[in-house]
Amino acid sequence: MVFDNLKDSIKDFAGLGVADKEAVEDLVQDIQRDLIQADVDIQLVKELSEDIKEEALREDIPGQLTRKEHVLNIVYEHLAAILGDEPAIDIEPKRVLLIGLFGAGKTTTAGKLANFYRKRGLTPGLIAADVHRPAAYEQLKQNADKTDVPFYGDPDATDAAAVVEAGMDELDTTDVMIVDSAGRDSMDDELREEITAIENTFRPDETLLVVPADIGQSAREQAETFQEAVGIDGVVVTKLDSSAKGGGALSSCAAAGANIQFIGTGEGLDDLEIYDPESFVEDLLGVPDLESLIEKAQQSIDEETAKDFMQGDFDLQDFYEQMEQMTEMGAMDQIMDMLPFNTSKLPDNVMEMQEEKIGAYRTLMDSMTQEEMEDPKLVDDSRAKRIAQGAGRDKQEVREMIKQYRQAKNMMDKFSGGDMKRGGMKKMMRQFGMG
Ligand SMILES: Nc1nc2c(ncn2[C@@H]2O[C@H](COP(=O)(O)OP(=O)(O)OP(=O)(O)O)[C@@H](O)[C@H]2O)c(=O)[nH]1
Ligand SMILES: [Mg+2]
Repeated sequence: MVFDNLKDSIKDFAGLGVADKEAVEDLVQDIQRDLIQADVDIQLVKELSEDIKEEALREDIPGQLTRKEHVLNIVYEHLAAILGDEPAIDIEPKRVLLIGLFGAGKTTTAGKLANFYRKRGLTPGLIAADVHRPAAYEQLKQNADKTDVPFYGDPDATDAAAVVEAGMDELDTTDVMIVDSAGRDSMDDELREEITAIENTFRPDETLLVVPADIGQSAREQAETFQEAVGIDGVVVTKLDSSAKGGGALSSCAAAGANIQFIGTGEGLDDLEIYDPESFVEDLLGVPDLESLIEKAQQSIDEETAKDFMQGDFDLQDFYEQMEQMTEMGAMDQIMDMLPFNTSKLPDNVMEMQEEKIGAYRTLMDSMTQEEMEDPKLVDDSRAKRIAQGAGRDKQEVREMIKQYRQAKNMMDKFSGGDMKRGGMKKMMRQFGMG
């Protein structure tokens, strides 16, 4: 099982009476060893353990936390950070194409996904487009029967795209169509051509690459190869239950910016989870009251930033306007031209990203009270939840918005203090998701 050793190390640490310097250093050493065993990139492990050590040993522990809680919290946050972001899974009609190499778990995942969407009130259908492996048809059909969803396949077919075309006709009353495709040893011309032909017929909303956890860090290379050859919208990492190398698979996909949507945690149809790094780490660390621990930490962070807010009058409305100004035609380009570093490294869609973000923030602000807009420190956890619910968005986004606002405010203070150096601008770009 992925991260088993890490789990033990954390448990040992959590069971200690006091967490002194030596205990923290031991823990960091254990984490280092455990992550490397889980096939996490060595450079990443090095950075992570240095960060953890530095923050864990600092003198001023926030708020009401004990040092032990503080250390666990830091470990939790850093691990979650290297494991990537929680994806947005839309529970709505769509076409999903599963691709991947031999034995990755495509056919199993097809059944699991059908089961997943069926349980959420949609009508999935499965199409068997693996025309190369003789047993593939029967295997998918069995999955369809088990989860009681419509199925289309033709055991004698030789043309995958033709099967898909017939399947789309046959299953046109379903609303989530899932196509299982054939695997190969590696991405080659034939596989690329076959996937492309299926895509041209099927026009998937999501092409998901299925990778098994046991390939560890090479998941990254595989994701990049498929991305280049046929384009992918997301990744499903399977077999996390049976591999110790899953840490490498997850962190390397996350590092490559691949959107990990689901994880497979067993052979059964129910063994599929939406990928959520935070709860993944929570389960992993096995600390029962982690939730309250985090809330406690968050509260104390809020108390710290409350002091900042009281000093100026740069409120959320100002923040919003500042962001909006930055995206106005030309303004961004001008800023880019002034930057002292190579802007060609920035993603092409910076403007779009920024606009999307502003849209999301506007929606969130619409469900905030005037009082909260003027005084964002009021936004504690329960208010954040209310705002997110009102806006139909994620609580995490509220936190992100407040955090960015806070950073912008600090930056404003720096601006006005005339303390704008190269590093400052770079940092600001990064904060706005542009670096
Ligand atoms: N433990 C575990 N086994 C899995 C998981 N997902 C798939 N498997 C197993 O892995 C093996 C291969 O899975 P398939 O779904 O047939 O893989 P595939 O990608 O369709 O394989 P090909 O069609 O041959 O390329 C099967 O024995 C599955 O039961 C998982 O999340 N956990
Ligand atoms: Mg298969």
